[in-house]
Amino acid sequence: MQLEKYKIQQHNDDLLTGHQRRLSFAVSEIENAEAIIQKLVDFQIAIPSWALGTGGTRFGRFAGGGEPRSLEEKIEDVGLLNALNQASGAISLHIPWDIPKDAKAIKALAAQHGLKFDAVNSNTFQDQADQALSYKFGSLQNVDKGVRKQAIEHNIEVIKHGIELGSESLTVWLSDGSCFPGQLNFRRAYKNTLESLHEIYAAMPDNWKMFLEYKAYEPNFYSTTVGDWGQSYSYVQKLGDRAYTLVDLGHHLPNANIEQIVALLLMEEKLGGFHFNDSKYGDDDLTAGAMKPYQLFLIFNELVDGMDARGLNHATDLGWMIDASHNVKDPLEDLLQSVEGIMMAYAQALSVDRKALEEAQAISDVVRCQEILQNAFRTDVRAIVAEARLRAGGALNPLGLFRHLKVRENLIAERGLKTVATGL
Ligand code: LRH
Ligand code: MN
Repeated sequence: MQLEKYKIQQHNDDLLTGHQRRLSFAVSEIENAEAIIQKLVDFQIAIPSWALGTGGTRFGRFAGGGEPRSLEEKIEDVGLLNALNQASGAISLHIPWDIPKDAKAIKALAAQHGLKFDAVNSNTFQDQADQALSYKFGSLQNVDKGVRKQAIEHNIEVIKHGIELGSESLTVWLSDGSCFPGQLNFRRAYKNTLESLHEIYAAMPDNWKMFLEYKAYEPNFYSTTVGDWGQSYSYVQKLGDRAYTLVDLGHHLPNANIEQIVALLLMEEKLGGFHFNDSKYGDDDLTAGAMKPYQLFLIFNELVDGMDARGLNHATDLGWMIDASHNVKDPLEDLLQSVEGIMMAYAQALSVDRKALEEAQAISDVVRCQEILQNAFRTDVRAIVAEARLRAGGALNPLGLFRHLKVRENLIAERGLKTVATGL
């Protein structure tokens, strides 16, 4: 479904007066509002190709209808999101769920929708129908050299697809691990995995990055071979300058201090990027900012501080991606909410009075430190985020316009009720 520009213009015209009133108040409250708006305009978050349909659990899946039936329709849906919020200018593919049959045509279609290809993701956590050897007992860690070889070749295949599409990074998430004590020799599993990752790293073009994603548990429930930030860090340290750790917010044990992990990885120049989502218990893959918006703000607070300390370009030097699964929400509405939640946390972090915070930290004025941070978190930046969208040609209220235009109803009319998108 194509979204005509005039419909966005009409929508914005109707909302302009209220927006300008809220914006002038926000600008009067936030010192560097203009600089923040510019940073927001430049900030793009990649949409996962595997999260454009309804997700589910082992207990069930409740399809919503109008889901994309092909990679082409997935690109159209991300194009629509980007037309609405001008902050979703990239798509992250998962192979083999989204193998581009004609890479040239797919690249042209994406460009037509103003989209780039962010990191490509390999998949050695499922057995494909035409696969010779099973990943039941792991892929790169597997005691069987033949299985490791098969998994390495798959990752090299994924890199080839990425090169054709103009992607410049590979995300490797390994479900590898064990479910019972004694099942695995941890040291051998680590060595097999490192040896295999070296072969994949060597196959990457010189301008590519490898993102090694860690996860505490699931689908293995006793050990995971890349189980936390420390393990991922130890691998990427050994692999080379273009290997980095990827932080999926849902991949931590309860109460982990993710903002501290982010601060240290950034300081160590080994933070590659993010899979944004939110969770209350495990890897729930819920809407970013829906459960713990303060944590998301604290993570962006460390990001802004750490990126500025190294003179990094906020928009381009790290990988900004969403990784979510939609069990009860409309997938596109959920993604619009996630992007909004991320942009707000970023804007609030940009409004932190860093000089005052450093002065308060220098004298251990703990109360003042909290006041400075929470003042930023309690600052209403919605008008600032909306203004960035407006300047970029997006809708002042993306979700409102999505519903007003009955996008889901149109997609169901076009694609049917029973269509199922590949992915989670
Ligand atoms: C694993 C994960 C990983 C993806 C998958 C879809 O939990 O976060 O990033 O490959 O979800
Ligand atoms: Mn992830």
